[in-house]
Amino acid sequence: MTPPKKTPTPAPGRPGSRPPQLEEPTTPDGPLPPKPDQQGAQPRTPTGAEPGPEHSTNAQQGAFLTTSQGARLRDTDHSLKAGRRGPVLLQDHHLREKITHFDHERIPERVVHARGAAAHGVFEGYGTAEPVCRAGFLAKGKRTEVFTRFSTVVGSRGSMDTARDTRGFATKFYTDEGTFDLVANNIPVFFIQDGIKFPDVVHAAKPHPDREIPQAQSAHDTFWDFVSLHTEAQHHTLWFMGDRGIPRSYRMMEGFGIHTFRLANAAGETSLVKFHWKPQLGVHSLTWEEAQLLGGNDPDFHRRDLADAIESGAHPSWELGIQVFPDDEEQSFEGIDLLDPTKFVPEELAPVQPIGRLTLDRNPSNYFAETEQVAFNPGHLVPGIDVTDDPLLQVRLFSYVDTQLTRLGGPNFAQLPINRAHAPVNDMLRDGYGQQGDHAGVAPYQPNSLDGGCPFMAGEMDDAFEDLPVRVPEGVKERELSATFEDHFSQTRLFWRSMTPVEKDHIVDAYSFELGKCYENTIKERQLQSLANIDGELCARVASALGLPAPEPTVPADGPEEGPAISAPLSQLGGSWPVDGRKIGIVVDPEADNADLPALHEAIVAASMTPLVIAPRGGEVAGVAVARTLGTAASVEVDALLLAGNPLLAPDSRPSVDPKAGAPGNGEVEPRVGKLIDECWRHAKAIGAWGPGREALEARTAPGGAGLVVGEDGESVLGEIIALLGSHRVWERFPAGA
Ligand code: HDD
Repeated sequence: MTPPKKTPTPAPGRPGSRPPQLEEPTTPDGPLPPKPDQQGAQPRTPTGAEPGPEHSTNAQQGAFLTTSQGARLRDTDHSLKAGRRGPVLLQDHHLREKITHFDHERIPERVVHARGAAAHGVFEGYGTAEPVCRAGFLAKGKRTEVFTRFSTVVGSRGSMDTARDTRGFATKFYTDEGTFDLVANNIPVFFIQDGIKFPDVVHAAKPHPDREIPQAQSAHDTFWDFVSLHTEAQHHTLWFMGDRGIPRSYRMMEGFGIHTFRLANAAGETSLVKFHWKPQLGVHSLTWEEAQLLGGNDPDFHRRDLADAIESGAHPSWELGIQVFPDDEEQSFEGIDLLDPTKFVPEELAPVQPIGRLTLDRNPSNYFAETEQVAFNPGHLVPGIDVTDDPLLQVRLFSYVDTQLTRLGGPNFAQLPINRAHAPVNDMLRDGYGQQGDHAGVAPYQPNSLDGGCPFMAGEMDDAFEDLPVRVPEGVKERELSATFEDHFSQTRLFWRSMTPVEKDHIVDAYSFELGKCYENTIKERQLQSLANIDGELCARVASALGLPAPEPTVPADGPEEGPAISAPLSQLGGSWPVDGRKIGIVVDPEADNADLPALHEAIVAASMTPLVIAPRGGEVAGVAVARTLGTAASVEVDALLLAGNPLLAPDSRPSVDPKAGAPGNGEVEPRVGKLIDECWRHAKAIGAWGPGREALEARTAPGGAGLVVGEDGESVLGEIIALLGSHRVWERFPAGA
């Protein structure tokens, strides 16, 4: 028998053959050094900022593409075939490994809070918490690394950022005494009082199960069916029908731990507290029209805003504060049951006392590894911080570990780099899917003698976590809530009454929109009954918009028995705030004299804001890069608009842009510039103009209108614009004013 002939190997470099051999830069014996980009030496971010230093040491080592076993590869573009035109061979390990891994790249999204954005940062304690809390990370000057993830609740992972919804605000403090998670929201009260109802409220808010619509919306029948049947949800719902349901930015939201927590000081004395995050930039929102336009224009608006601000050096910051209450048997304060998560304590009754500052200063370098895989849990506590018997919190303590088992594929999710404690871990947990530890010793049990008794139990002086010896109330086992949880309306009314006229208008519009999208009249009527129980005016205005009669209230229209009739901190209006990270659009005419543009650009950057130069075409104007063309610019992207020129005021001499945009005659405002001005006017944004820009402004707005600044040049106009931006919007421009 003659052996089969070998197929001749194609010569390297021949057309149609394997790609030419890679040139070996070195012939290292040991492991290759990290690539330059892994050392953070090469700019990889969109604006050229350096990437973070946290690249995992076991990812992307060496200069060559390898299999997951480290064998170097010469080709990843062609599968191994029996002849060039023949079938693909099953023995192609690289092909199977590449495809198999790809097939399994997606993991289940979070069942709620699926859409989010996160950042690294640092928390610095003020030391002011010492009288009530012994946690080491709150000590004066102590700096602790943190990771904060913001989120919407209802929408799935690819949904828009600007949906009307509650926002999550979860922070992982990697403290020396173990990890502490503060898993908070931007609204201080919750939908339900008992965690057993969480699947109900979430099923009602998620898209309808038959058609899976609408996505990331509460404006549908099942949601309002649940809320109208379940009056404890009315308080939370009113908050997010208000402007807090559509924040301007994650950087401009408050955060609330919602539940009451129990703190212990070094002497073992306990206090009850509520946690608050107060943003340095103030609390600000979008208008409903902006939120809707952004949904199409930039569904990643909040994600982009956070990342851009951090990358530009405008690091957002929040003060952590506590309201402190005595830890007595009643666990209530001024008539407010502290275990009821649908109630808050007005700041007039218990001031928020600052205990530290959070600053977010570094973007994640890999979304999946960090933002997607981070696993929070309100049960992650440190010595000095403990839970209370709030029935919502008690159920959360079970749910957060349980959900990660499916989402992150097993019990070893705490070993993922983003979830690893920065304190030493010696936990005797072993094996399981995805185990990364190579544990030494033979005795992962206690007590043992074979591993010398290791690991040891902490002694009294070793700063261990302590379950505080709290008295458990006596009673019988029953499926009931305390009678003090029954009032669902008086604090809801307090919130409504604390709103300014313009905020009330927004709330009425929100209810009118959301209920107007429902099909079932019985649901609208039932919800109107709850609105009547909150406030007659609110009910009458929404009923009128829906074309339905306003029912009479069935409960007395009293405010809370104790405490203020109006709580000023609930309104977002008033005050002047830093403008860091705000975006300023500058419409320029490339044909005009733009000699001042570079200085204006610099002045905006110097004020910690981002200038976006808008021109008919891309490229540069006076040496400054055009950030948006008239085709890509959107008013909703900017906080204020400057009109340095009107690009097509004299169209005959201009290059043609989009013929669909129409051809304005001399003196007419270019339609897309006109749209920018109209929308900024309608959304009560400050608008400044000089030179030919003044003509465009005057043609589209009421002369002398509030928040319109005209001047001789850009720099003089900018100063006034910054002052106006400090109050976020030109509130007088809304019909109801402030
Ligand atoms: Fe929750 C995620 C906040 C009640 C069950 N929750 C989650 C996140 C935040 C909150 C911010 C996202 C964390 C992240 O970024 O990964 N949740 C809250 C607040 C609540 C609350 C402030 C009330 C005060 N949650 C709550 C209840 C239950 C859950 C009552 C269940 C009974 N929450 C979950 C969850 C999630 C979650 C299913 C989904 C993904 C995850 O945990 O890790 O376990």
